[in-house]
Amino acid sequence: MKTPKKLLLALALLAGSTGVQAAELNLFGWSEYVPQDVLDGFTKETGITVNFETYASNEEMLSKLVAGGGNYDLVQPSEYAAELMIRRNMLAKLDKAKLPNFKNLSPEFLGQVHDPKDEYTVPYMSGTVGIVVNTAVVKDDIKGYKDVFQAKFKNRLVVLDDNREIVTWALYASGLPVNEINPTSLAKVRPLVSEWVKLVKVFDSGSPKTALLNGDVDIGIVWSGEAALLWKEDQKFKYVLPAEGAHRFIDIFAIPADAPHKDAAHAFINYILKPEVSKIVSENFPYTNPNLEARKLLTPEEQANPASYPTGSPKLETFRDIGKAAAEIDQLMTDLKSAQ
Ligand code: SPD
Repeated sequence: MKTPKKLLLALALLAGSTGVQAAELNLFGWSEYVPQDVLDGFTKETGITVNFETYASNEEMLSKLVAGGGNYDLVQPSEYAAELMIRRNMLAKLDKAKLPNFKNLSPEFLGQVHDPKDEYTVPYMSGTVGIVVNTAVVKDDIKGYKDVFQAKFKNRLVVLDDNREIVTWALYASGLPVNEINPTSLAKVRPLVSEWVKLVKVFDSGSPKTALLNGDVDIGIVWSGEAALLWKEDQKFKYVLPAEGAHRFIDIFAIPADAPHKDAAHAFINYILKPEVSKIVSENFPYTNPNLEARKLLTPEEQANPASYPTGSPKLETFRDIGKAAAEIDQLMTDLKSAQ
């Protein structure tokens, strides 16, 4: 249906009155991460239409951005992809005066190595990559990666379809550093990864919980938010942070340097930093919310979800930009998957 001219004019005027340049925002974000209610709420409050496109890995997002033509105003890289984007001058500096709700963020997620002065990035959600076990079926005490990738679990596993994550698990299991990756360390883990991929039934980064819920598989290595949804559904789905170490990611909002609607992008970031809006994100996608004011609005059950807010002192590391080793990881995984 065509939008009446008068309505378009009214929306443009409304946008002008809030200091926003255009009644449009092109958001490129992770799938299963930004609730439709939040997008609708933003449009209702500002008159800005959100065009939402999704991706399932940082590498997919980066290649689309580098190829150009996307006209994106806002992206959601993880910490290591943001580090790369800042290094390559792909991001615009933020105008903090337009982000008064930035104050709601916990200092724990600020001043990180990818953006030490918080000039380019705003934390959205954080989380971990860990193991989910359907304890109604699997009685073994699963503690780490090597417990998961056993011959007896062949065709009973779902894992993220994410090359860097998978190679990281093998690096951890081999006692090798996960942020200093080179041809030697990749050659060392190659045989292990080769064995592991043969055992996997489903590779899925978008909704790995589905295979577990359906009973198609019994164990998964998934994003913590997916594990938290499983636990909420049925506490037989136990979340385990691998003893060898695990990735703690920080997914952020950032504005591409050539974004056509930078004011709209700032308005969206500030909107999502409102506690009552950020709470909606947590309800739908229960990752670790870095917004302390929003966390106060969560129910005790939500705050006690062990996948969202793990306790104890697990070994967790954020990822760094690893330069050309990223392409070497992709090549390794392509070789091993096609040899299956
Ligand atoms: N469906 C949303 C998943 C978000 C995961 N982000 C972390 C990526 C780290 N490689």
